[in-house]
Amino acid sequence: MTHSRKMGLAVAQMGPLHLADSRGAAVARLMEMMREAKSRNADLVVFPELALTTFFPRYWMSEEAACDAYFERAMPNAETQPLFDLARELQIGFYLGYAELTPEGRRFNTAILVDKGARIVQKYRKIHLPGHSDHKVDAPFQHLEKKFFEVGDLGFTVADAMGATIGMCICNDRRWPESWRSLSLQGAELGLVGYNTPSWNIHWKEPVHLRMHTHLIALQASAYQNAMWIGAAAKCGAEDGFHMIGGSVIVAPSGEIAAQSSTEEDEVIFANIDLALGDTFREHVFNFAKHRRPEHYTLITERTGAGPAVKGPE
Ligand code: CDV
Repeated sequence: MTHSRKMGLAVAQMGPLHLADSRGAAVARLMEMMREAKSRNADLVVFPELALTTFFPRYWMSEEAACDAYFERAMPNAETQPLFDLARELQIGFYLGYAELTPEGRRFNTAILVDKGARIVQKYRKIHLPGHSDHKVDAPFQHLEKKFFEVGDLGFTVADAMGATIGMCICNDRRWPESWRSLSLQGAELGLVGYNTPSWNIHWKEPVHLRMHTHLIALQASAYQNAMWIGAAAKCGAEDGFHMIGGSVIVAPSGEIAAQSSTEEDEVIFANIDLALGDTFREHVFNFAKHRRPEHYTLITERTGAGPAVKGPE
């Protein structure tokens, strides 16, 4: 019989952040949701990917122009310091996504995990960058993550914080089983992800409803297959007319949705999660040490794209 290990988990979905909205306005909204999360007894609140600005990879511009308008040169900085101060005052941790410009001039799509003392305890730089780097003049909008960001160089790591082993990823990473498995192989009990998912696919005529379907199916399958809780925070609604899906969720290791947003606005969802539920799945169906067969998975790291069939014994 496993003893319950409870943690208050809040996910703070954001409605649109328009081009005209300032960092200060974004931070004020995050602070209001942090207060609400605390009032619901949260230990940790998850904010979206690129939570301080509009989803700027949809706009064609030079890298220099993007850096000037949308990247953070330090974290915390003057504009985000109030969020860190509030976290320390309220004793609540948070996940925050932002565009990072390093002192060497490197650009990453980054998320940080901040503990209850407002210390950054983990940093993750997005590895699976979707989209393109060329200007698609006929597309209704761009998805220029491959132009504005480098592939993350920090790998998938976990941190012990807020009483849990926590791993992070960002948006498109959630669609790749490798992301979550890399975290669960390090004992992650809770995975955090922020996202901006445009409702329209500029590459093929994807029915709009599939965007929500593939988002939820990826998170539910990943939580179950990796015996972990997942907290997923959207930035959503129509940013200057460009619509993105909501569907922020807290998913249990059973694959069931424990809480889900119902709007496309700023909205805090909450669950008093029991980390011990993951232990049950880890001890039985997904007892990795007992049941995994990595000697039969070598293709996963040897190949990037699909190749010819591997010959078995005659
Ligand atoms: N920000 C993202 O990574 N968005 C992608 C879109 C382009 C499909 C996503 O996986 O949601």
